Amino acid sequence: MLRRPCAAESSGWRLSRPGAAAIAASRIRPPPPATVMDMDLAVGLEVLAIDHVGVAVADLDVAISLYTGPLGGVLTHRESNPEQEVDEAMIAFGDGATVQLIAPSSPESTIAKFIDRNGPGLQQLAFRVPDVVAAAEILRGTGMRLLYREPRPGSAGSLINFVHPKDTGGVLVELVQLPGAVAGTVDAETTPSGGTP
Ligand code: V0V
Repeated sequence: MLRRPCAAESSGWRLSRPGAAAIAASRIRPPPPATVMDMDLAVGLEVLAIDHVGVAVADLDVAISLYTGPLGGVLTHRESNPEQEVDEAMIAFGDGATVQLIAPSSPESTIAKFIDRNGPGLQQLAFRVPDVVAAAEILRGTGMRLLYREPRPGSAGSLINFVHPKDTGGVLVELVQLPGAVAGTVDAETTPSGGTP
């Protein structure tokens, strides 16, 4: 299949660096791609790391015992996130690779729905980015659907957003900006009473 000229090429932009991509993304609004092969592959994220892999679990304490016992991990963080309606725990392994265990804290939680539909298991892949707003803007520029207009509170003071799994080959991709990465605030619309896009 022939690759169509990307919007960046036709507009004369050169996107060799992520910084340039972030700037250019704010000016480029191509129509939504029909398939991933049609996306503007010249515009890409600056990914610092795979921040974590998320696993949906029915019982957080049972899962922590499994991951810190026979599976050899170390519990590094645990908290409740009422907006996401989850209780979560971070489990670190050898070189710092991290698994996030995510349990529903209400029957309406997206995690409860996921478990009802699929059973427990891999639920998300989280990319750490320097600036979640800029990263979301880059992906929107390729036609991907971000789940939130503005980032929302994530684990340990992070800011997060998600790409719809139907736009990323069936994987729920999370964007994570660690606290202090750039000056960022949580939009008023991201409070539990706020709406989605
Ligand atoms: C749903 N689908 C998935 C999926 N969840 N595919 C891959 N991975 C997943 N995790 C599929 C589902 O099977 C459908 O496919 C299709 O997407 C649309 O389903 P839907 O019924 O329209 O949508 P829902 O209600 O299942 O919602 C899916 C989304 C929802 C992704 C919109 O889960 C969501 O808002 N997720 C973002 C928030 C989240 O996951 N929070 C919990 C983690 P078919 O049947 O049409 O083919 S909180 C967290 O990570 C924190 C705090 C942190 O990291 O710090």
